Amino acid sequence: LVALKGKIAKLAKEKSAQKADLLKNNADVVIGEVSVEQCINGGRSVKMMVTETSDLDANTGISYRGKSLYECNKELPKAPGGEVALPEAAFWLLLTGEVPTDAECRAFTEELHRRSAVPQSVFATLATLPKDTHPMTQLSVAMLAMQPDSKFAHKYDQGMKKGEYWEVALEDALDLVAKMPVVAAQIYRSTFKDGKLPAYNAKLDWAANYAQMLGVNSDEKFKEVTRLYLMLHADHEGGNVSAHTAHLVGSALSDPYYAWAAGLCGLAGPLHGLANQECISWLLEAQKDLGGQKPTKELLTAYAEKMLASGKVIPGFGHAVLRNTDPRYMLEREFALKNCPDDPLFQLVDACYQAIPAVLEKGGKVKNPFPNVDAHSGQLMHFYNLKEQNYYTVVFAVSRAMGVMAQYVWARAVGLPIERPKSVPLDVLAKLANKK
Ligand code: AMX
Repeated sequence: LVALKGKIAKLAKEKSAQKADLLKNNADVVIGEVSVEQCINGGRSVKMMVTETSDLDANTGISYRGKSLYECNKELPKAPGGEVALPEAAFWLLLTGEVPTDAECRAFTEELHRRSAVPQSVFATLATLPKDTHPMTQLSVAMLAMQPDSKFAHKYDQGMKKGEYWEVALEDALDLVAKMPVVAAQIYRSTFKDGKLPAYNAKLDWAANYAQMLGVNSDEKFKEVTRLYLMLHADHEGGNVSAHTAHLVGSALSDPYYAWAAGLCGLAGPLHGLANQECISWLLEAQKDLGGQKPTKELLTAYAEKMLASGKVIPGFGHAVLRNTDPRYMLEREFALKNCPDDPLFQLVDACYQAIPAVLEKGGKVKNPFPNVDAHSGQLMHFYNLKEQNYYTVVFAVSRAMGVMAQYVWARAVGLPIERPKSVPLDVLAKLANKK
């Protein structure tokens, strides 16, 4: 922990100096314009916030601290015998800007295990909810139930200095990430199984322990695919709905638990974290419609053309920012080709991969005809027996907690202020537009 704090402190000093310099010498430089369309349509592409941890490139996808996901998967430490990067190593990278050594990563995993105990009051709160409460609602409630233990909130009440914010925020960030798998696994066990949570195993890494607590598959490959999924989904810039929500709430100095509880409510939306669930439903439906025929490029081309002609959207294809196949998709595909090439659902995913981009391209209006990660993730979860679709966003949330918490720490480390963009009524916008 001392090493982690030292690294963040060092980088924070550099970044704070850079921020001060920009504000002193370049504060008036205009870096872009906002069109009427952008003002109405969600501020798409308007550069108006700072996020240190990751950056999304339309062609190469997300990079964590400048490293592409392929580089992350190659360079970050692995579990003994494992081939994919450990997600907590990605968390370290997001926090510090550095790839951890194996020893640093091991110590970090142990640090998370030490912080993993969830107060009984949190489980008691969850137990009061109706059993059919959506798992994402349960998760957000659990974050709020943990909020009374926020070190940031306590210290703030005692009159903490601004310079101390990030260090105390880091304490909460580590606690929160450490507890996420326990809470998430308990939600799974209570909602879909007998309510009994398999014993916590601190000998395993953070992701493998989460996988074993879900109790759906004891295959080592399920642990491996959980590591991969959690590493790939850890961060996605600051402007997406859940990260932006958490950032906005955090900018009011609401503590990390409040911020992530709010972010989770955004992640639960069908246009954001719920897309994964919609993709697997679509795949299963398509499988049914094919009625036992082996999925081929030709069959899927005809199937997709019919869907498009009826005005429907094909889930898992296209992206608001990406203009290429999502690297997260490609890394999941590599895993599937190696570990479950004969799975009928993978063969369907594969046929979609071969067929759908050409169909969408021919349609002529989609800006990116290629698959995004959600077109694949569900198949992998399904293959390893995690079949409850309305739980899938919770797995996403366990991963994304790392990026959002790293962003929270960094927002405090560089002293970002409360966020307050200007909004205008349409009448005012019309007047502004007519003046031009
Ligand atoms: N199937 C059919 N039509 C599609 C399409 C798809 N997969 N993707 C885009 N289009 C259509 C749009 O609906 C739009 O039509 P319109 O002009 O009639 O309104 C047109 O193509 C242009 O859209 P775009 O600029 O290419 O995409 P966008 O930025 O507006 O939307 C997205 C991006 C992801 C919402 C869209 O591609 C989509 O709905 N995809 C399917 C759902 C999906 O996979 N969601 C997960 C996204 C990944 C994530 O963030 N988790």
